[in-house]
Amino acid sequence: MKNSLWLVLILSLSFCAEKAAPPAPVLPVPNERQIAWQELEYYGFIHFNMNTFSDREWGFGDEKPEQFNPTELDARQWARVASEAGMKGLIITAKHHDGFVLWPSEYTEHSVKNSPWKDGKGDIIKELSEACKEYGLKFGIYYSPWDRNHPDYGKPEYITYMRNQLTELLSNYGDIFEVWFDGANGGDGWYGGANETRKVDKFSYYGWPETIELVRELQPGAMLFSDAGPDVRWVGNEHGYAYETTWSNLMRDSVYAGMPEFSEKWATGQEDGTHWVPAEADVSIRPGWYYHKYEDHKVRTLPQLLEIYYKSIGRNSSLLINFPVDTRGLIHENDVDAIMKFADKVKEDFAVNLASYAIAEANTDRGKGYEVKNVLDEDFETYWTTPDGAPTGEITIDFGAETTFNRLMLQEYTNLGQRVKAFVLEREKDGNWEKIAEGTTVGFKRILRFPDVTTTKVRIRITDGKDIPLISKVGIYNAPKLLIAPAFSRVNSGEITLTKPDEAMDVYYTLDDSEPSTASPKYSAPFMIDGAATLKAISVDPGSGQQSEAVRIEVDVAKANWKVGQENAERAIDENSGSYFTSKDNSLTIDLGEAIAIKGFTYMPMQARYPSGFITNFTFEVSQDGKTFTTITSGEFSNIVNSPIEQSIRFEELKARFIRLKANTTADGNPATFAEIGVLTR
Ligand code: FUL
Repeated sequence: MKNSLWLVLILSLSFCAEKAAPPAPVLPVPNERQIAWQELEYYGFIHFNMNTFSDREWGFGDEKPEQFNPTELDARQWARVASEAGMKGLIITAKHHDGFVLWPSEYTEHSVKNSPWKDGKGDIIKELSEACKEYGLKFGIYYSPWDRNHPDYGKPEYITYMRNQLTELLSNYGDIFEVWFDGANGGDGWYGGANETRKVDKFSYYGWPETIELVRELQPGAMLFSDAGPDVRWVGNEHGYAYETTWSNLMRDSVYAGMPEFSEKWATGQEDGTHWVPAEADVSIRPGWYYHKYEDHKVRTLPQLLEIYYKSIGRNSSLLINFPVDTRGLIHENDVDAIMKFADKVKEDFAVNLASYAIAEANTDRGKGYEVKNVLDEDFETYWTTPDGAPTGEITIDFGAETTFNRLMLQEYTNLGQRVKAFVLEREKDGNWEKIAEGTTVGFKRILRFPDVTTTKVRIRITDGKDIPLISKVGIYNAPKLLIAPAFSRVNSGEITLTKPDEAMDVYYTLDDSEPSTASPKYSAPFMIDGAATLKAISVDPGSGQQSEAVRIEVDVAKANWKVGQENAERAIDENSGSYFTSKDNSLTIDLGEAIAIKGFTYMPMQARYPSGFITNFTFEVSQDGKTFTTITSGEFSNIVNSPIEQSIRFEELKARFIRLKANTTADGNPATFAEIGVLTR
């Protein structure tokens, strides 16, 4: 009897020590390549190529290799900046739409090998791949399938050329972590002098199955990026924002790179998506992808970069931030400054996981190996889950004392599929649970931001999912306040209003581009500026004396006396980029009220969620009498569809009373729309 009791005890102990049965995967699941990649989260883009020297976003393809001549190119600086900013890799534009290549390709003369840089002996792909190795970064390649230079573009011969070049890139420069295929294609180009429009069937022309096979063969570890994957997909916009609900699952067979309805219909991923194709959010640190001197002061601010972080990495997407390397061949000082401030703030926001000092409990768990303590360890591979059945569950975090926080971070163990569809964060108050915040999908990482909450106990309730939840990590943080610069607005009379981020803050400003301080004029009420000026303003916390970064705004002549003839056209000169004018005859004429000296004009395209009528090709005319107009310049607004930012066109100074912007073509063939037109007088 005694002996059998021991036997029972030993048997039951060994039974208890055994790990519970693992949950079944929920398909689709990531493959090994994707699992390794998802850990990277954050990496950099380098846009540096012929456009850097031609000052364009999309070169036509007729540029000359002689134009490519950086004076101080230093790929090690790019890698150093990226690594200091916490990035895990760099992807470079080996070939952009204009066809110029950054390595001495055997297959084209349109290459660095015929440029003055290093007497044609240089190889930027080699320099950057080596610099990445030195700084412990992964190295990736952007390759534009659309080639506005190549005479054979559109014919089968070009596909051989493209594959030959990919073979060079993927064989000679060590490990490649990502190959980035751009879906953009505007049709027209130089094409060896043919100067014509060539339409290709984006679905079939590039022979994707064979091209993908080639990449797999040469670089089995490389993630293949395009709108449609197959390994990682475009997030569908160039703001760097994923969606409140972002699935890594995609109906992959329904999409292809460059398809028109991708952004609206497919970019969020789908709950029932058939393949694992996670999102990558790409965004430039400046308005343009390429370097333009006139954007030196338009580098994204810290609040803007933080917004991008929380809306990409915080929404189940990776983040790819672009540096438009300048004509020296360096990441510009302003960009370095911005990315470092951003990196420091992200570190600061997530410095201490308050949950790691707390006690976690769950309403249930699956058994040994799947207990709730797993959400507080550092190991992604260990997770909390529940017995098979309902797709719900609750985790309570007890801090043991009043604790203040404003961020929640959750990670699903996505290696067995993305599951969570809804969750709520609650705090205990007077014996009741009160909602703090809620979310939909989680995926690899989800971060919620909310105003400061002080409490002793919180609860995370998974309220809906595709199957039982698998939660790998819970993080609770108290991100320090960001001192934000005042917001700015102007009406067309020229009156300027500065809005304090918080009523308790003071605002100081300058009008001569000098740095504002508490010795500068203190803002108390709206004021007039009718000419061109550069305004800089800061917010100051009068209590601590801490001050925000300065916001810098360039304004040009006020539009108080401007007149327009067409109905509703005043919406294009109302200093409100949210309103717009649709022109039936694809043009807009403005009477400036008097002849003024101008050096250029600006065109802000329609900013609505579903815009139409973006001008892609324009003619700009002026007149002294409103009757006879002279053409001053014409050209294209490159990349306006993917990046609908204000376009600035400059020319030799001239005096004019009337200006006219004509749309020769619009992106979608619809009547031209104008959100705002301005002139440049300096
Ligand atoms: C777009 C391109 O057209 C832009 O020039 C840029 O390279 C961006 C990353 O992708 O589609």
